Amino acid sequence: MAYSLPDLPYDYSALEPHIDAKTMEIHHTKHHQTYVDKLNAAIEGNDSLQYDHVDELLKNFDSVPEDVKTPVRNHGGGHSNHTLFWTIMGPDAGGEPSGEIASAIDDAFGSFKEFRDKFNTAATNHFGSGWAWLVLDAGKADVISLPNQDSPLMQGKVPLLGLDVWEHAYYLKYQNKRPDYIEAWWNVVNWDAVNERLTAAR
Ligand code: MN3
Repeated sequence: MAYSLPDLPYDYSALEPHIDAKTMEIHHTKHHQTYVDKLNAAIEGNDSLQYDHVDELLKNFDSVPEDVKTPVRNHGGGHSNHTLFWTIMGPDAGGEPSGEIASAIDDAFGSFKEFRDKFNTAATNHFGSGWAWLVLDAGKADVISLPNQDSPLMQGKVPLLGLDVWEHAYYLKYQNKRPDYIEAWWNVVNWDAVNERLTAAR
């Protein structure tokens, strides 16, 4: 079964002015599509690597054969990460979380502000391409950053919220000003979706 590009749950312009429509369109139809295509090419004909959801493939990354580990890491990670990314953003979103995720953040970091500061630092200081993540690690919330398209699932962690800090995610609108992109992105975080991910993980 070949993987396919998921539809966005909103229009390309829905996250304006924080994330511009052109960036969203290129990011979805070009970058994400390329990860899907290259993943499919890498695992074509290999029955042991066909899962219903790419996340299952990444959870079993240790058993992926050496000759396809690199493309699965890069393009499987890319497909999984972007599939998550589109859903944890939305219009009429942002602000502070409520519900279970708010409690998990308070328990782990002390307050939402302390969490946000830690996440911002991880996202801002990550050198080169990669992602900042809020993950569930052995049942507890944590902030990490990972290079390229590496997925927390490859480390046995559950990704709850992720921020793409590759330049393709922000360069058209923000150029070299990654901190401005990060600040704007908080306005489109869909905490309902993050709560759903936490509930599913538990
Ligand atoms: Mn990207």
